[in-house]
Amino acid sequence: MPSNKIVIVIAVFMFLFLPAFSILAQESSNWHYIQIDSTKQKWGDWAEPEWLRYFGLAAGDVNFDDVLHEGMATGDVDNDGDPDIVATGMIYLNPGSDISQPWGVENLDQIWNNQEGDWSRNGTKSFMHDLDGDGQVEIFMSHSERAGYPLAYYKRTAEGWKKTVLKDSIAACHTLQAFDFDLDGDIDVLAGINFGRAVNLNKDNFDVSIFVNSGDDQVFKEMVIESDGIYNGQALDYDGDGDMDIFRYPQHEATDFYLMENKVRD
Ligand SMILES: [Ca+2]
Ligand SMILES: [Ca+2]
Ligand SMILES: [Ca+2]
Ligand SMILES: [Ca+2]
Repeated sequence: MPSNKIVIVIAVFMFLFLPAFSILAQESSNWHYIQIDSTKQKWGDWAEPEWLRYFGLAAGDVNFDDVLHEGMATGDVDNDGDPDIVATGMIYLNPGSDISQPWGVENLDQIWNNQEGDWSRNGTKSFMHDLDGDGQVEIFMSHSERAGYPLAYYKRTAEGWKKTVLKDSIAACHTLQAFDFDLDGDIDVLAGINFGRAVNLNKDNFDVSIFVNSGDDQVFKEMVIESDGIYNGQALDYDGDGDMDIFRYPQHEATDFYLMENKVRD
């Protein structure tokens, strides 16, 4: 029947040509790059394209709960409703509806961005989560590549950034996430050492720990849950039972991947 033929012709047309249209729709010319800061080349390597700077590997969506982070995180730092950026301890405040306007800049803490030396300088892990539930994210920081740096979080106050240290020194802390791992209503912190990097630093401790919040967001008790390292661990409720499990691989050259199942909910 003619009408069926028309339907078939349209279907064949769509099958053949729509993929081409959708490829066209993804052309790189549809992306417009906005350079937020052009002064940080000392922070790492760079390469083509020219705008690419190596001071953070992954941003995320507005909730920031489901992405890996390398020195970079996104969240509403100033509680004005738009997402801001932290990169190696520098804060970039979103100007609002026109993001091509200048971004505000604050230095969270210069210990994270004043280092010298080889590629490992200013290597950090950052994570944002609203620890105290006031609607404004706190910023968690660790050094992902060197020893002698703390595990800490920062709260933005009218007087400046208030720093709380969870542990004075943690080497090559290449996993840093904050969730309520024990489901008691407060936010705990997952922090773990990259086995491969710690060996290079002549360390023999490769602990993966949950820093369990005592309830006041000030005292966190370290609970070691694994002693063979973790690299870019990612907490997520993998089995859907309501508690956060952890995806783990022990070091940057690992070929074995693991899921650590949280048994708080069984
Ligand atoms: Ca904001
Ligand atoms: Ca908060
Ligand atoms: Ca908790
Ligand atoms: Ca689970």
